[in-house]
Amino acid sequence: MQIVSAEVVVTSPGRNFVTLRVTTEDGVTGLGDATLNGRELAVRSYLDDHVVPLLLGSDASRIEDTWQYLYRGAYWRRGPVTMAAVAAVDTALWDIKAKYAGMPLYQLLGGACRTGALAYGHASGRDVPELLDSVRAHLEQGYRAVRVQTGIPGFDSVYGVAASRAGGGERYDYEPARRAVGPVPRPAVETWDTRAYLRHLPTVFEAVRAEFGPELPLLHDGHHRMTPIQAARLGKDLEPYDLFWLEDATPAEDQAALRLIRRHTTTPLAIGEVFNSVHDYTTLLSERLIDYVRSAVTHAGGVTAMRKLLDLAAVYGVRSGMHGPTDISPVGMAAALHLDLAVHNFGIQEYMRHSARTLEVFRTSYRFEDGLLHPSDTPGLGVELDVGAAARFPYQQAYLPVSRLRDGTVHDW
Ligand code: GCO
Ligand code: MG
Repeated sequence: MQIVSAEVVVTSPGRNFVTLRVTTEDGVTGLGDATLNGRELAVRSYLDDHVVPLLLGSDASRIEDTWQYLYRGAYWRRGPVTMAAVAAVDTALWDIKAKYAGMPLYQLLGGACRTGALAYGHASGRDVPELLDSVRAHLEQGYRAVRVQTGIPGFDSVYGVAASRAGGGERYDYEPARRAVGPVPRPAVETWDTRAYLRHLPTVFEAVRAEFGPELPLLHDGHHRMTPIQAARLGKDLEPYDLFWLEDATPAEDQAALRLIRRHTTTPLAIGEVFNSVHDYTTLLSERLIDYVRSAVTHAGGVTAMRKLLDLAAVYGVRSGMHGPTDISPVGMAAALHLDLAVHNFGIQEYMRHSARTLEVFRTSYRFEDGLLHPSDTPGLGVELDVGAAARFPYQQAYLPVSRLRDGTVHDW
C-alpha cells in the first residue's frame, strides 16, 4: 500500500479550505482536512514543504506508526498548525484503509453505537425577534437542538450573529473569517463589553424558553470572553434556562480556572475547540471540570488522536461535542461523523451546513435527517474532492475578527 502522491489542495468555494489528497500505488485516494481558519497557508506549507516529502514511498497502511513518526519525529510538538497537518495525514490514511477494507470508516472503528448523531445548528439574531425567527427556521429544517447567539444592544457586530438577515436566513458563510479589508489588509475589529453581555444574555434565554418551552436543547458559546468569576456568574444566571451547555466560558489554557466556575454553577460546560492535544485536557478531564470535549478531528491530530482523547474522556464520564462550523471542511465533518457513530460517549455534533458552493467542490454522502447526522455506508469517509471544481475557487486571504474593549485593549474574540 505504498503512497505514490500526496497533494495539498487550497480552495475557496465560499470560504478557504486546505485538503490533503493521498494516493496509493493501487490508485486508492484518501482525503484529510487541514483547514485552520485565518492561518490556512501555514498548514499548507507545513504539509507541502515538510511532511509530503516524508510520505512519498511510505506505507499507507501504517497509520499509528505514521502518526507517531510525524508527532515525535518533528521534535517540535503540538500546536494548531502541526496538529492540523498531522490530522490531515491521519484522516487520509484512515480513509484509504477503510476503502481497501470496503467499509465505511465507522465500521472499521468498531461499528455503530447509535442510529445517528444528534446535531445542533447555529440560531442567531441581531435582536430577540430575529433570533426567535432563526430558532423557528432551524426547527423547520429538522434540527432538534440549537445554539443561541444574539447581538447586544449598543454593539454593531457580535460573534456568532450574521451582520444582516441574509435572504430571511441568518447564515454567515465565512464562520466568520472575512476577507481582509482596506488598502492595508487588516482583520475586522469588534468592540466588546462583558458586563453589557452578562446583563443581556439571561433576558435572551428567558425569551427563548418562553417561546419554545423547557424541552428544546439550547446551547450557548461564550467564545472565551469571560474571566472565571464572570463565567461562574453567567453559568449561575442561566441555570433556570437549563442549557445543554455553555461553551468556552473562559480561556481554558488555564485549565484550573474551570475549578472556580464548577464550584458556582451546575450549567454543563463544553471546552476545547482551540485545543489540539490530549495534554490540553488532562486536568479538565481528571477533575471532571467539563462535560463535553469540543475538539475537532481536523485540529486535534486526526481520527487516531480524537479516538484516544474520547476514550480518555469516557473514563471520567465526559462526552463528545465535536466542533463543526463551516471552517471544518466536509472532509473533517465526515471524519467526525464516523467517530460520532462509533464511540459510546457521544454527546452532540455541531453542524453548520456548508454552502452550495462548498459542496460543488466536496462531494459528500453524509445525511441530515430528523435532527440526526449519518456518515453513510460509502466505503471510507464518504467524501470525494472535485479537484477541477476546486481550481475554480482560488485562495483569498481572510482573517478572523479581532476583539477590543471600548478603551482599545485587545480582548479574546
Ligand atoms: C464554534 C466556533 C466557531 C469559531 C470558528 C473559528 O463554536 O463553532 O466557536 O464559531 O469561531 O470555528 O474559525
Ligand atoms: Mg465555539
